[in-house]
Amino acid sequence: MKQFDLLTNLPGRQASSGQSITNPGHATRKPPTGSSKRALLPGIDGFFDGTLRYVPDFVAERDSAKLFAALRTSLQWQSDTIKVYGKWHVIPRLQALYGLPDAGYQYSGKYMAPLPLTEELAHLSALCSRFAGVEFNSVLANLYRDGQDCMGFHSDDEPELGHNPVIASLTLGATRRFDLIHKKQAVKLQLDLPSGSLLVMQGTTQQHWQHGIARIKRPVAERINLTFRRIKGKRTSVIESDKIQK
Ligand SMILES: O=C(O)CCC(=O)C(=O)O
Ligand SMILES: [Mn+2]
Repeated sequence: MKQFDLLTNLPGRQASSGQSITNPGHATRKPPTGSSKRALLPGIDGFFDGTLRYVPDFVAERDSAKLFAALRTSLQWQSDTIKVYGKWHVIPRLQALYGLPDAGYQYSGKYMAPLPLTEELAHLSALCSRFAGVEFNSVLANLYRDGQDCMGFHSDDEPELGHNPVIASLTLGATRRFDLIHKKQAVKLQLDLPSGSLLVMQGTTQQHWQHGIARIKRPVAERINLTFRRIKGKRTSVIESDKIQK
């Protein structure tokens, strides 16, 4: 299957404002429903039912290598288990949750208490908040140790994130493919996210799309992904991701 490469399809690198990819309700670009084959989007302008903003070099190359090394050693990475249909599974990646005290997650029945933001995370959170126009109070850090580490398809749509949440996703380290699949139509978008890139999902993206990081066979170096979110209220949210795909 031919894969869509965001980087080669962008008209230019736009570090300051980002490439905005949105086309809400652009019915003519939607592929026919019920198609048995999974179609790829015709082009980045074809994104619909949501908004993506993408900046390939949000963090400059020299800084992203330093940041990767700093976060790799300083964050308190942990291996978590979740219960899926009554059976416990080890999540195929390491994780760490940072943020304000009441911005925690409940993960398959287990509460994940946020650790106080480190200096680097606070700095990155402020940068991402300014770019996205949202005051983020939580960041989930994921460490993909190799190609076997992955994340199942899911939407970041927990009630605590509010209606149409803004999620800022920063990649450091190895490039991995980020898949987006539409919930109702046979449409898939694949983006290769390099080190230093920022992908912001906003608008109705979480209502209509699921995203994930697939396993890959070829050897690949470690990747850190930081997803900045704004948790509203004191309730905790349940991450559903690993219930969907194994
Ligand atoms: O690693 C990624 O790019 C995706 C992470 C993600 O979707 C999440 O933490 O909810
Ligand atoms: Mn997610």
